[in-house]
Amino acid sequence: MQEPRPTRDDKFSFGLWTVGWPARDPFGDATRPPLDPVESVHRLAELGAYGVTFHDDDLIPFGADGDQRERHVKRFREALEATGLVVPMATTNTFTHPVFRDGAFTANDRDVRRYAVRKIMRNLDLAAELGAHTYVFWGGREGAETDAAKDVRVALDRYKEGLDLLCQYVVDRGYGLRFAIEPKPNEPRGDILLPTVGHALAFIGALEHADMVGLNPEVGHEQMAGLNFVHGIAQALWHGKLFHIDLNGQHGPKYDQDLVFGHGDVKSAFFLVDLLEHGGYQGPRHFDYKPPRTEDPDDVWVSAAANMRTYLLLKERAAAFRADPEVAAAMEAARVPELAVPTLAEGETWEDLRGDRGAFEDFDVEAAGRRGMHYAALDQLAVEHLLGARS
Ligand SMILES: [Mn+2]
Repeated sequence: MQEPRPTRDDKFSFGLWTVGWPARDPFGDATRPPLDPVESVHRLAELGAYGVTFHDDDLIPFGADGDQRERHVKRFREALEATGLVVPMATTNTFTHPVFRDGAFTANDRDVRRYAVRKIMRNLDLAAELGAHTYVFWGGREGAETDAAKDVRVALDRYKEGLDLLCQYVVDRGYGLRFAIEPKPNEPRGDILLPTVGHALAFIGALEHADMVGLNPEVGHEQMAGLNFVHGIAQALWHGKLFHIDLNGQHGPKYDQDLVFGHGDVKSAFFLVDLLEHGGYQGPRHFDYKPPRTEDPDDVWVSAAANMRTYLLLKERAAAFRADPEVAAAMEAARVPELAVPTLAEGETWEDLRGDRGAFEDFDVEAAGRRGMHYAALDQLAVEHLLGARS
């Protein structure tokens, strides 16, 4: 492979369920055979990934007994040791089995909620044992198709109850895990609770252990809702809540495409990488994508490598964009740095502002209204860097 090549320092990670997806969809059977998690660990390590993540059921088939469970974990652990891959994150499958048809934390049936919490506890034990730092909650079945089905206010009480008690479990067991909520607007439910980054941020503020709960936003999930993913990530960073991230591609509001990273809105991907690389995010670059259903088992690894290579190419382009003196001049012309200057001077009060004739009475509002922002020139520079037309 040509430069750039991924290394462990890039902190690329993949879910077992991504490369392991046999490509069964609502309209068609699987196009690929099941993939052994041990093979996935070895192949990902060879490609330059540093980590692998899993749902409990990706590793240990649902319903496996104690002995089988131990065998699966042992093989997986041996593969990790052989390759040096780490497990930065784990999560629970609370959506595949029919028992979760109406959700887990927010199922109307209380016994289902109690079962779900126990299933999560059991995988939290394994996540901690394998050294994970982050535990993701994607509540794909927490939702409804009809507003008659669920009192959403009460469902949020139950959602909070579930997360509060699991936070307490992690604290009491000394696991050192942090939780990351993954918002999604819809699919598989008609409407999913905590549909966007903003909804989830507000919800986290209401939790007992708000400090240990953050976000795992996914590119395609926000874009399915027509939202600007880069803005969502910037706000998550601003709140100190970007605990983890799911990178993939999506072409606007339609079904969840889970494309290779950058294979959807590539311009948004460029600005996302720019933000992650220059915005202080230190966590894994985790890919939650699906190798297209058209691909054969060999090409699964072509698609896996494409995620990492696209990220690294965008990282190079973003660095070139930031280092270009013409870009700096265009930013200056667009007064981008001026936004960092507080609106009041140091020590100035609203009374001082109210007394400042230059701010209002003598302000030439018509002249200020004629000022252009010169964003078109700046945006074109970004596009030219993205296209590799400037270096
Ligand atoms: Mn995801």
